[in-house]
Amino acid sequence: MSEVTAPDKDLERKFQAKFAIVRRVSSTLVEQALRSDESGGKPDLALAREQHDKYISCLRNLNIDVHEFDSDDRLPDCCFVEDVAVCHDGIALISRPGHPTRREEVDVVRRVLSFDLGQKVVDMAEVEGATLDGGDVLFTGKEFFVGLSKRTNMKGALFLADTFSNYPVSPIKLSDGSLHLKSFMSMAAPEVIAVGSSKEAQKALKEIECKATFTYRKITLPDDGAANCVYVNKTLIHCSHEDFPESVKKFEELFGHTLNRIEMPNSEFKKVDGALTCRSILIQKKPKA
Ligand code: CIR
Repeated sequence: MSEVTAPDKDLERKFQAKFAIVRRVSSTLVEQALRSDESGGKPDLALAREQHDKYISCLRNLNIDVHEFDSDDRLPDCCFVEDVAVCHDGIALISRPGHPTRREEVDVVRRVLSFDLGQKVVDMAEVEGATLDGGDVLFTGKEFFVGLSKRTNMKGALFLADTFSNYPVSPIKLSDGSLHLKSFMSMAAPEVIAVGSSKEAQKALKEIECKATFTYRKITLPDDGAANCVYVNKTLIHCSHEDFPESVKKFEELFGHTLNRIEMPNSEFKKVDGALTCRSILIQKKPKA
């Protein structure tokens, strides 16, 4: 990968957030949150809450006005708010999450996006059979890639393309074992895609490279889980040493002190397939009245 140079201001703006939506961790997360397997053991609820508090404080320290909502024990996965809305340029697409147990999560988020944050809300519920999880949506600031997965179907991807019609949108077929596109890739900085080393991650990256309208640099990490990071307000929030030591070394090598970086623990959420991006919805600003 070549040297990382400063992106233009318009692009950097796409990665700025004034507001965020987060939701507290349900006590039912431990037993009832969806998970692809039990290999990581059960999350420790107290530690998960501590890790989420740290994440929320980090967003606040980056001058983001965080709207924090109570958990709902009927919705064990409700802290993974990313999956229920995609927000860019003053438009909030409210999704229909792919898994039926997650559908009710949209209600609280729709309300705050529309009434408190003045976003133009577009609701996927209007399209019969369309499903989409925000975890499948990779926005590069210039275009979208949408993972077609067990949770997101072509109707969902087409609805997103209609909603954000100013941008190119490319569907990316995921391998059967993958949960979301962003389970193994995300933006580490403007024009820089972080990607894991697994066969699934590399296959998706190849398809992205074939379909992309713009070019990107990439940083390949030893761990898929580490390739989910949050770049916001000129800061990269990435995995911790404890979770993925080898991948942290890579971030250090590449960015050193040229970029503000914050390590964020995610061990308890990882046990139920949660990553860093999924714990917030970031919103650029309120549109002008
Ligand atoms: C689920 O399977 O739906 C949750 N247990 C985890 C969702 C993680 N979402 C995300 O990374 N965007």
